[in-house]
Amino acid sequence: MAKNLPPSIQVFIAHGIADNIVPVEDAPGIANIISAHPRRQPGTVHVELLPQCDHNYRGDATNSLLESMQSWMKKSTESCYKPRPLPLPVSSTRRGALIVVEGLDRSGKSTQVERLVQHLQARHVKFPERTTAIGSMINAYLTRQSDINDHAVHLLFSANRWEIIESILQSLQRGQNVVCDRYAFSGIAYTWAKGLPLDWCIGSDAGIPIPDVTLFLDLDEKTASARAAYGEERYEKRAFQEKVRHAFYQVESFVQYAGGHWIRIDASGTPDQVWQTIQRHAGNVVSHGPMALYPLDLEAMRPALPWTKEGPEKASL
Ligand code: NYM
Ligand code: MG
Repeated sequence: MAKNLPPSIQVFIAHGIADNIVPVEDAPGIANIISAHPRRQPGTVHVELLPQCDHNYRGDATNSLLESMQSWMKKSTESCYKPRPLPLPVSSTRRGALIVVEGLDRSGKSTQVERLVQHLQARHVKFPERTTAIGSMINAYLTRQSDINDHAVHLLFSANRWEIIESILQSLQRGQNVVCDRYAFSGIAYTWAKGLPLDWCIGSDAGIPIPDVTLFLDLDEKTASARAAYGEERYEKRAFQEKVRHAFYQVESFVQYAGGHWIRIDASGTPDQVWQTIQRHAGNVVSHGPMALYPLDLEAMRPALPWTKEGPEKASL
């Protein structure tokens, strides 16, 4: 009955009757022990946890039991999972920085990316890269010239990154800074907002490098929708963008959990104001010196993933 446990952790709370063996999910979700109330909020404990058990834990005892298990689980998860860095030689030659800019449609991302590319003399990468064979299929989909199944188009976006990632690593290795306009986090947020399972949304990008920094240009969907050319492409609808924004907030938390550096930037100011903030954060990263690049890894993030398996309601696009 153990479901979705981190590798090598098998924890059960049992109360003597085989049917009532209770699986414990991941570490932060440990208080969500499944009993009669599967929708109980994280962090709360149901006092009738094991109703027929004659040595039941109640009140303070329940809390301290859960606290000690939670801390044990967290330690075990940390020690049993240590992602290995990507093999990039960074000691002798200083590698370039991988900087990602993310945001909703019409958040001002492309303007800021162009400025940053110039400022750092960096290589400019845009995802989706619409000029490849895969990219042209994505472009046809986004401009509504073709319909593609949600799962299939997610894999196309992901394949579009995989076909370019090797040359990104080569650029970094040569010491060149790389600035990406969108990355796997868009892939996760947009597809998850459609209602596909989160694990599945992350899985196809597992293995690509976690950027040195992700600058998320945060703008409410109402302001974005008032900007020029809004609505031209698929996905540019307010209700859907709102879901994407909330999906991004959650992506932020589990990317940070896995050691990623993520900065949320208020994008409602003037382009110059936003630029000042971007310049400062990008400058910090570039001057920081080379550090190991780690691969995006589902298991490293799993303890921080939302415990519910349900995605947001399916949006009509
Ligand atoms: N998009 C972008 C995805 O749905 N998944 C992805 O993996 C990526 C990289 O494509 N609405 C969506 C987000 C945008 C659209 O991007 C095109 P842009 O930056 O608006 O050209
Ligand atoms: Mg767009």
